[in-house]
Amino acid sequence: MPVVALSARNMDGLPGIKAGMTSALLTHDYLLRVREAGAIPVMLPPIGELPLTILDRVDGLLLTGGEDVDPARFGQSPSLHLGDVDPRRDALELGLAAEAVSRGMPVLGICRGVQLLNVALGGTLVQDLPSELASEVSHRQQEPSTQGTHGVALVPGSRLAEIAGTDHLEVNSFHHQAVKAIAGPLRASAHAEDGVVEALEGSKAFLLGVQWHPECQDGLFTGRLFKAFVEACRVYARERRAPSAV
Ligand SMILES: [Mn+2]
Repeated sequence: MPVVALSARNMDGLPGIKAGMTSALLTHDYLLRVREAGAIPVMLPPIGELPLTILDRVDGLLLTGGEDVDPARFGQSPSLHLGDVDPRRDALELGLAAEAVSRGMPVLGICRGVQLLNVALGGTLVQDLPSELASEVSHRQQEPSTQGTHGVALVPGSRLAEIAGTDHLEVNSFHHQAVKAIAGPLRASAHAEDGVVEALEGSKAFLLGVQWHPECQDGLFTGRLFKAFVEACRVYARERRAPSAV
């Protein structure tokens, strides 16, 4: 059974935890979707860089949502509207994302995850949509996360469109940053009505990032996405572990 490593976040001052302590946290949505799709989820400790050889022990990487990526990581100075950043997560995830891609390991990015993936491969980000882009679309919804609030058009022929089996999805939206310059190895596979890039993908190994949170939505797409990712992890694990011909 494939093992999927998931990035986690740091949280200070959680109820029930001693004052001044930081906790490593991952919401169950991510863990349960991976498990339901047939893999074993394991959490990466968000405490800074790890030896890249940790990837020898897992079959896929899921980059989860969270803080803004530090703009210094893509050569920009911080906007006044930059949100929280976590240098420990950036250090861990940027290294692992680039390494996973170079190994051909399946990678799925969600929200911060698609942004992180883009930066890891040389792309840049819009640091704050409301102050940088005039738009009718609200990318920071107040509605519950189970509810789709804006449409995305999927690029025909993309892996994402193939997985979804449609060219349109209604998605939730909890981001104020977005992909700007797309990293060389990636291409856009979904856009919102205002032109914001809502998904990126690679052309070879399973390499896909979405700007929304499918793990919170119960539609057909969520099951298909996690199944496709876990299936790619299964194939990757099998091929990697097959005894090499001498
Ligand atoms: Mn959005």
